[in-house]
Amino acid sequence: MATKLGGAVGSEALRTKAKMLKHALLKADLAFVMEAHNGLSAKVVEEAGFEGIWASGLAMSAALGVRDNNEASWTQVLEQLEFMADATQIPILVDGDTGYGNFNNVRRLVKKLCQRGIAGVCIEDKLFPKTNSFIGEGQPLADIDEFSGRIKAGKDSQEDADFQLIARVEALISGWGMDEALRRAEAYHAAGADGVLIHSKKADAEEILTFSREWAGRGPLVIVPTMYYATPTDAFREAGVSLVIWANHNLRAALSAMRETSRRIMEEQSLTSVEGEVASVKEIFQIVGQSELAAAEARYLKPKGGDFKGIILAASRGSALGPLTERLPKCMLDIRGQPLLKRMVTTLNEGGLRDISVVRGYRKETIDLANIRVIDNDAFAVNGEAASLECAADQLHGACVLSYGDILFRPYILENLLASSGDITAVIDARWRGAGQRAAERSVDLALCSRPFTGDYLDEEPVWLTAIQSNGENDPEIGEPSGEFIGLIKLSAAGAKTVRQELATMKREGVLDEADLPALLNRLIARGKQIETLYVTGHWLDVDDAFDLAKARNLV
Ligand code: SPV
Ligand code: MG
Repeated sequence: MATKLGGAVGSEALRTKAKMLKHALLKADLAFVMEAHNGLSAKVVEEAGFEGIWASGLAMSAALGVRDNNEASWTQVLEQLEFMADATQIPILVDGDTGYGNFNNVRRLVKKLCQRGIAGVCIEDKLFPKTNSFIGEGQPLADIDEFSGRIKAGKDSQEDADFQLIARVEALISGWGMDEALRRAEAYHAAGADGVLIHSKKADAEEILTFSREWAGRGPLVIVPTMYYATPTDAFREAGVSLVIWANHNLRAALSAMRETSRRIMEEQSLTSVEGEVASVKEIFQIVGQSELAAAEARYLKPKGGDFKGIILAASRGSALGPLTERLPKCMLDIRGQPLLKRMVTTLNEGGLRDISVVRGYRKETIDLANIRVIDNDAFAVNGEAASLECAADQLHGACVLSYGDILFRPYILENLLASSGDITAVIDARWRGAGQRAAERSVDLALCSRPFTGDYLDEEPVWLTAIQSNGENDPEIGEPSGEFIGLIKLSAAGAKTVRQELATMKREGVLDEADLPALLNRLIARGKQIETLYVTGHWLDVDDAFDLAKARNLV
């Protein structure tokens, strides 16, 4: 009994696909590679447990609807190979036909295959353009020396030291006989081929087994038992064959299945009878790794805001705007062709927030934007922001962004807010004094924080809100303000729960109606809840009066 070449390739050897193929050729056991012709069939081969893939020229051509006569260009083949290699972890042995020309074409082919992560190539001693071995008789063979030059050129060009080049001997197929086959195999072995593929189109394996005996393990031997399929595999094992190529059976299986399925659907004008027999769409999603994409999307793509709800407090009229708000609440005033509230909703949407609730009150029927949930605060004339928020208590579950309905801010402010770590984070404008003389006149919510804004690049220490005072009443108790609360808050799920509970308590205590958001925040601070400060420096505005409105219209 002949034995396969000694398998002196350690586990070290299995790190690259080329090493894996080399190992398959050199190891003591018989190895098998299975035909694939595109990314999907390559995955099927891998899934079935094969050690490698035979990228069959016949199958790849047929899958493209062309003949096995080099009608598909070699770069078109390369493109298929790239999909196959990307789709799988196992090595690909490519059917390189004749090498697509002379030694020079083989050089470029081998380089490109190495660059695409292909483990090896098999080239056959015929002439370009090739004809499939099972077509006709007496196909002309390449000159031995010329073909040996193709092998040498290929081996000299490989960019991966373990890349495998198999020389395919067509002498038996072309009717030249055993001696010629052995002479050629020896010449190709001497030229540096990593293995010899001896091909036969006989229905029995006699000539293959004779060749194996004569070859006597001079180098790895590869066979393609398409025609002598009835020979038991053990016969190849015993003959010392290294690698069996199952050359075209996925393509043939696909052809039969596709024909039968198409025929039935055509005939029956219905999918009913085939439905249970074809792979489900779910299986397709599975094999192409849809779940990996979902995980990657969560990691790289999913906007942070996707986990947040938006709650906009827009119940008040905005009396300081006088007649402008006779028919519309101020949140619906036009800012260059769009209501203020619409701009706010767009900013939240663009930050990834999809679930937006708007608490409306004054002229509530005019708040009719698409894709928002409206919540009514019908007592808006006698209550304030905290009561409006309490109207939205059902939405205060999970992470939320709370906002006044009359502000505009740059998207990065929202992005930074969503990324903040606090359970409750309030946005404070450190540049509030920049509003100049108007600061004194405007109704501002002044904030005192654990430390002032520094603007230092390396300053990452959290800052806490220590007190907040609404409407610019200059309470000397509050000390030197650190900035102005812009009316934007982030709540984590825990933060939302805290706020919900506090609102309920305020309601019980009968203090809800008179409270604004600063009052709510002060109560939380008094309870020892930490409220993080996110400092910004401008890039937002609120619309309290006609002056603000003019500014908003200029800015947007
Ligand atoms: C192929 O699969 O394309 C081959 C093997 O080259 S054979 O068709 O048997 O020639
Ligand atoms: Mg072929």
